[in-house]
Amino acid sequence: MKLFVTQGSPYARKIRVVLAEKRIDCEIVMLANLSDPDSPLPAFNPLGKVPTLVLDDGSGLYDSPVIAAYLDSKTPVAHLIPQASHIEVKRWEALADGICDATVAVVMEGRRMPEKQDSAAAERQQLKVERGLRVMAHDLGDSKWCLGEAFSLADIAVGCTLGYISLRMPALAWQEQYPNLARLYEQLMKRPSFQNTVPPG
Ligand SMILES: N[C@@H](CCC(=O)N[C@@H](CS)C(=O)NCC(=O)O)C(=O)O
Repeated sequence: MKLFVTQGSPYARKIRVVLAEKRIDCEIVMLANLSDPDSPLPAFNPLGKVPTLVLDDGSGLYDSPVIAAYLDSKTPVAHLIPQASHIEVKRWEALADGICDATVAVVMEGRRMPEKQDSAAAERQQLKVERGLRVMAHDLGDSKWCLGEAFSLADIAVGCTLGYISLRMPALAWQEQYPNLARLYEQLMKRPSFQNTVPPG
């Protein structure tokens, strides 16, 4: 198997953390530029997005929730989507990924020429990020992990999102606003899987 990633993608980081937690060997192919016309990615994923997993039979698997579920089903080592909490884990993942989607949209809007920027659209996306963080903090409460006592894919997805927001929206200062999310991130950063996948500044 090989996994196409970029350094900064939070969705790709999620899968790299899953691979490490489940001790699955996989070649990591780091792409520098997703708009490169010679990119090998579209041959495996018509959407041209990372992460894309290439299976041993040469077929491509995407997107990150599908890859995470596939990898979790591949080996019982460190089960990350417990059957009894399957829907709850997927809801956490959808929330965390959705916050990343909104963060990407804000960042992309900011990169447009000033006269082409749509501040109302950016504000709508920013609100999604802020509401999403509030709900994550509320739902985590005083629990150790998103599901309570059990570490799961929900924690991985939330951690990758928090890392991405720190990088892309440092002014948001979510750590001060939500100390319980900061405590969760601190716990996650003790794990080699998170330490070894920190996005570059
Ligand atoms: N829902 C997808 C999102 C993947 C995604 O948007 N990846 C970005 C990088 S962070 C990408 O590949 N963008 C390139 C493009 O949209 O052409 C997933 O969870 O895998």
